[in-house]
Amino acid sequence: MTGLEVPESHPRHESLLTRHRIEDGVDLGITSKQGLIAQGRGEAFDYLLGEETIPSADAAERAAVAHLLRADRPVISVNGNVAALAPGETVQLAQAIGADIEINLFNRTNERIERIADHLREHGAENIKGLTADGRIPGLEHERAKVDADGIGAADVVLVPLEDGDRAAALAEMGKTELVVDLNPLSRSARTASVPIVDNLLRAVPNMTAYARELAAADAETLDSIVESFDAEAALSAAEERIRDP
Ligand code: PTJ
Repeated sequence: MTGLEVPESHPRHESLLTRHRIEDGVDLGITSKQGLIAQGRGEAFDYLLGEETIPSADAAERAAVAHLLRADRPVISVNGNVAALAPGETVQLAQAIGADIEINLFNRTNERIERIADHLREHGAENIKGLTADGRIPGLEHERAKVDADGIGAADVVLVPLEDGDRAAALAEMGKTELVVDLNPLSRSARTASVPIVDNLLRAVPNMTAYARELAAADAETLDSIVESFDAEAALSAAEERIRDP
């Protein structure tokens, strides 16, 4: 048994644990109520994908890491769901890549930003961005557009797990290389991404950290060839195929 009273033998152990994390996130004022709905949506797709990292998602995770490692200014965007689900895992990925973490919220309030920042600090984060909010993403209404000018504003590569479609499109419009983690292969975020990672954030982030460690000493040529051989369209089709024909 875990502290959450979910027997590890339960066939849906992972899924139930995830729900508890999101519920706790709401109780702590980290996750929005809409985050619960987003989680439910993600869970449905995860169930259809077999709750495993399919080979095309694994390849996408490797390609995303290659993008992040060759970036000049890589940033990992964190929202209320990411902070509740994988705070320590996200900090580890940022450290393995040498990326900044920026809190960037759909339903932005100063109180939530502060709570998420504290939560991330408790999990080892330093120099969290997103609190200054002195930059703007063009084409979005006020609150959702707020970014740090020297964070996402200046980033060349941004990892945006669980992003809403509008902002994902607006970031891509700014010319940034966008890496999206989203269990829905049909979502606009996944479809606008340079690298769509159709996998559960909980599996994707640790797998990316493992790739970051493996590729840490790789030369530019190796990273370029990983990036160039990745086919976003094929990855989306493979995920759809898995859902239709498990
Ligand atoms: O904390 P905030 O204010 O920034 O709000 C965050 C949410 C997630 C509520 C906001 O961005 C939102 O409403 O997002 P959407 O439009 O519901 O999109 C969330 C997407 O993430 C959906 O396509 C889900 O399928 C997907 N998703 C949900 N949980 C996971 C996931 N993808 C990967 N891993 C998950 N655990």
